[in-house]
Amino acid sequence: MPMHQVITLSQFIAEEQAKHPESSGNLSRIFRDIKLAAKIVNRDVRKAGLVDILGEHGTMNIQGEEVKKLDVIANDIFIDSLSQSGDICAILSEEEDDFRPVNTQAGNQGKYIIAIDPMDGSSNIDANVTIGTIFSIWKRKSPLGSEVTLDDCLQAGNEQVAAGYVVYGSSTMLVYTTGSGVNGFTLDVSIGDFCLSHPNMTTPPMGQICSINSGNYRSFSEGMREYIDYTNNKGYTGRYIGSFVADFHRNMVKGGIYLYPASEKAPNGKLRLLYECNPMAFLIEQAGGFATTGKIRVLDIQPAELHQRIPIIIGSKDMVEEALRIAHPNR
Ligand code: P6P
Repeated sequence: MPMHQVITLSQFIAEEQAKHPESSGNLSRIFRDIKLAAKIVNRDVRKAGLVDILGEHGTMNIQGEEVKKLDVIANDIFIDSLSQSGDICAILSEEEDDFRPVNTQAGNQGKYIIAIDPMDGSSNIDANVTIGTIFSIWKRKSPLGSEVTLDDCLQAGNEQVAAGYVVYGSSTMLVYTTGSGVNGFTLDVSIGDFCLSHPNMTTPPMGQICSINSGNYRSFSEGMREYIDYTNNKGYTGRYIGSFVADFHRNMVKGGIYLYPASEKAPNGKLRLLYECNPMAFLIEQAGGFATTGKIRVLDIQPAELHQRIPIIIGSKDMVEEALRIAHPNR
């Protein structure tokens, strides 16, 4: 594509900001820092097999999961980069037990809070399978200059001002929304920038792809087992990568549904509300799809704790409604 037709992420954000003269530019600076971190993590992901960043980090995170070295590296990169702009007052991360106030020395003037899953699908790192980063941004409630509170962090998904993900796949893409649709940018390493490649992304209302770990079939509810039997009889295609970002991205592009229901080993589901389910729910609704726990719309949930898990059914609108009719008839 001739250079003059390339729209970089920075140009796109500047043009979007110009449409909102009232905006202060804070969000643009945050995206600058997300972009930098994504490029650095991409560099490390692309050479993971060559340097000592694979394998266990030897510690367990608050989720009780083994922490992979790339998890820690990605977490440190995003936290370092996001702490640069004075626009963030606190960072929540899957890899951190509590929220981390930042810019406190600058008098805590940051307006925004960001929640990140720095390396989603990390169990796939050693197998060279697609992994991703997920982020969610919302405004603090407490006054500028005051200490950030837990209440600032526990806000419903409806309060998000931006959400997105980086998918480190056959190419590296950054996909995000600020509430005016979804746009996708592909990293062109030859110029070191993300370029607009998927403008105004929408997800088909119906699809043929169903993503669920059927290994948990026996411990699902009767309704969920009935739905899985239905999809098998309908001949839906089963695609389950084990990386939410990868399954989500493919389903959003092609049409499909991803489910992580409650099970015996995950009675509240496995995916975390604040930095996995909320950002993806914001994105999928902006793209025309839907996200629910089976009982409540994901974006309506009032979080009770930072690492809260919820069951999730997310994807093409008609497929989610079909799943609800069968798996949760009395919701
Ligand atoms: P299971 C990765 O740990 C993750 O949070 C999602 O990215 C992925 O879809 C899911 O868990 C896989 O979980 O239990 O099916 O291996």
